[in-house]
Amino acid sequence: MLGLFQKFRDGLAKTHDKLIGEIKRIVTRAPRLDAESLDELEAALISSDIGLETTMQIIEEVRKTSAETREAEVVNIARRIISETLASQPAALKMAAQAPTVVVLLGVNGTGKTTSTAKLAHQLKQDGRSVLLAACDTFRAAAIEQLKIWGQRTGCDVISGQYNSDSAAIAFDALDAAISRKCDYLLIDTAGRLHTKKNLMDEMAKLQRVLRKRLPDAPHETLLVLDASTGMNGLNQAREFHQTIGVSGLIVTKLDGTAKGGIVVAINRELKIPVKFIGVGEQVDDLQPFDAKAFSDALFS
Ligand SMILES: Nc1nc2c(ncn2[C@@H]2O[C@H](COP(=O)(O)OP(=O)(O)OP(=O)(O)O)[C@@H](O)[C@H]2O)c(=O)[nH]1
Ligand SMILES: [Mg+2]
Repeated sequence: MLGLFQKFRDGLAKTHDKLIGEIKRIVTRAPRLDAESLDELEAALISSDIGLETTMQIIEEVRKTSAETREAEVVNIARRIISETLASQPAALKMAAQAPTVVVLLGVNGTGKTTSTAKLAHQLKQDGRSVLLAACDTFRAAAIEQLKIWGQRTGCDVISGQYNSDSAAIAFDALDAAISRKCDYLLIDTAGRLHTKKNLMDEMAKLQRVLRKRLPDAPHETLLVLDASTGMNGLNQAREFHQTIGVSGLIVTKLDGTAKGGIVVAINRELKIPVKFIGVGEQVDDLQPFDAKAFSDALFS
């Protein structure tokens, strides 16, 4: 458990430092937090990307405390509200009643889809599950080789096809293989696509349809991979992907490199999409199952 907390703590260090630094600065100057410094606190919380609703809730609660106890209470209130907000969504990866569980990873270019596919495969293998990977990015040069290397490192077979071929057909073949080999999980890596490009979104919808032809309740998870450092833009991406394709959960990556980790709170609250994993580094074991309490403790410790 300590190890888990440490991972969250290290991964969120930048967000933590910015947020706590700001709160401390405001509170030290005016421990009783008068109207002016409450406004300043509000601005600091908003700039940490946790979103307007959560910010307003924290400010309201702080206002209710007596002026004498405010300084001590600010951090506790923020920690509690953020923890409660995040805990309202189920974070565990779904498991199909009957194997295989099919997981599609999607998102805009470079967010960490392929790396997260590999990290997730590694984690499932460590839990004793059998995993098959599908290389459905037939678009970007070297994308198939990249996944194959990860397949070797994690000990998972990779089903792939030709570049520029139909990714839905590869997904279908991979699902067929996963069923006949009785694999526990099929993880499908897809090409980076902009949420604003209709043809690319249609292609993703097709991939889902084709999977359903073979297995009606597939995919069991459609995980949107978001780069935390894009901040509020990530919220827009999530909204678009969710509206057009339907997203069952999020993987928020690169939290280790940004002070914008608060975005996790905003997305969770405003879109009601659970965060399932967070990426806190480039190594294969740097994907953490999301834990609301560990996250908020790390943010405010
Ligand atoms: N620091 C850090 N780097 C990460 C994390 N996740 C991914 N990366 C890095 O981000 C870069 C892009 O990762 P990929 O997995 O190739 O991203 P992708 O979404 O598959 O990219 P495309 O297929 O080109 O759209 C790589 O250098 C990864 O090592 C993370 O959690 N933390
Ligand atoms: Mg990729």
